[in-house]
Order: sequence, then C-alpha cells, then structure tokens
Amino acid sequence: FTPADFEESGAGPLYVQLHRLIAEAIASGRLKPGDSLPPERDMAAMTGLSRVTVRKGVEALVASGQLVQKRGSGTFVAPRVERLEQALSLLTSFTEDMARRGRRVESRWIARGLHAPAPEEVMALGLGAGDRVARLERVRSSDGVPLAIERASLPAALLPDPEAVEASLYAVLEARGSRPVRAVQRISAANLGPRDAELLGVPTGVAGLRIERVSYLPSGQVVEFTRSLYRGDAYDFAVELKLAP
Ligand code: 16G
Repeated sequence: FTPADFEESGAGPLYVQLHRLIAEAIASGRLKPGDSLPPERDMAAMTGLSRVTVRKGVEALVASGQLVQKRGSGTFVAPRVERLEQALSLLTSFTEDMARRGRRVESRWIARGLHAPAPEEVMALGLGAGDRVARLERVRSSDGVPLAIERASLPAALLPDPEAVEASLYAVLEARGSRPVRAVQRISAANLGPRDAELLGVPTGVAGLRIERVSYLPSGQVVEFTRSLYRGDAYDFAVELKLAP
C-alpha cells in the first residue's frame, strides 16, 4: 500500500480504510493464510499513516479473526479453517481421528502433572480420600491450525506418570490395558474468554463448543474426565438417529 491509497475525506476514517484494504488483499488472495505483515513501524512508513492508525486498523482485523498476533513473532494472516465433520457415536482419540483424515497432529502442552483433586474431579472420577489426580492440559492442533483445548483428569492410579504421555493419551492407556471402552459426552455452547481465545488463535468472545467426556473401563471404573473447548468455526458434530421405539 502507498500513501495514495488513503484519502483524508470521503472514504471514512483512515484506520477503517486500512482495515478495508487489508481485508480486500486477503479476500483476493494477494495476502495468503500464514503470510506475515510488516512491523507496525514499517507499515506506517509505507502508508504514510501514523502508528496509532496502523495499530487500530490491525487490531480491528485481529478482532474479526482475519489476522492473528503471535506474541514475540508478529502479525499474520489467519489460517483458513476447513470444517471437520466428526461422528459423535465413536469413542475415538484426537490422534486417531486426525490420522484417519490423513492430517498431521501437533499438541502444545500447557500443563502436565499430579495434583490433589478438585471437588469436581473427586466426584467425576469417584476418587477416595488421599487419591491424587493426573492432569493433562494441551492445545490440540492439526496441520498448523489449533482446533481444541483439552483438560484431562485421570486417577493417578491409572496414570502415575503423566509425563509418559508425549503424543496420544489413548495410545498410552491402550499399551497399559486401560483404554476406555465407553464414554458419556456432553456438548454445550460457550463464548471463548480472552485466554482460551488466544490459545486457539481466534478473537475473544467467538463461539466455542464445550465438550465434557467421562470415559470408562469395562469394569465401570472411570478412566478420564476431560473438559475440552473446541472451535465453533471448525467442527460439525454428526450423529445417526434411529426411530424411537
Ligand atoms: C479426544 C477426546 C478426549 C481424549 C482425547 C485423547 C473429545 C471431545 N475428546 O480429543 O477426551 O482425551 O481424544 O486423544 O473427543 P489422544 O489419544 O490423541 O491424546
């Protein structure tokens, strides 16, 4: 963009003009998903706009989800997400699910360790006095796009060494003969708060799906109590219905 792209009068505030020009460049493919934008200082020099105006324009595009800001590394055109259809009736793991689609899986750990359980974990996992809980918190991504935040809690008796989980929790459980065979899952709507939105690279307040899974061993013992936040713009959950008897 050059100073000639901006008019003081008639075409709206300068930051709105910058917003529109960048949005058009994204829509036309001149700027592609993952492309980085020049630093604010350079954009100001390039366009003849003030840094405050550039910042306002960029902030508006971040708020609408067209740009993402990564702390320390700059501003990028947001990756395009294609919606994934997910069958609700199968007890699959994130890793298996993505492998079946031929997609790469990346997980970013936020926390992993043993703790004294919170009351809701005691209830959900059926823990006794003195039992500890293994907590795994991670952002699950596929092909570079963050899709979900998962916070899993398991009885420490089943996972005394949470750091043993590198990639797939279900693969570790399977190898130890404690893979769940049944689960109850609840889905509800949630607007993403600032922290979760940043982890998922979406604007604060957008729609997410809160999914709670409690899974069981054949004996009926609870294996996992997992609370996840899935991006509302990335998932369609599908289930086959049968005629009620
Ligand atoms: C899925 C499950 C989650 C489970 C995880 C294991 C939902 C909503 N959640 O994401 O409960 O802990 O898979 O995946 O489907 P992993 O084996 O790749 O670690």
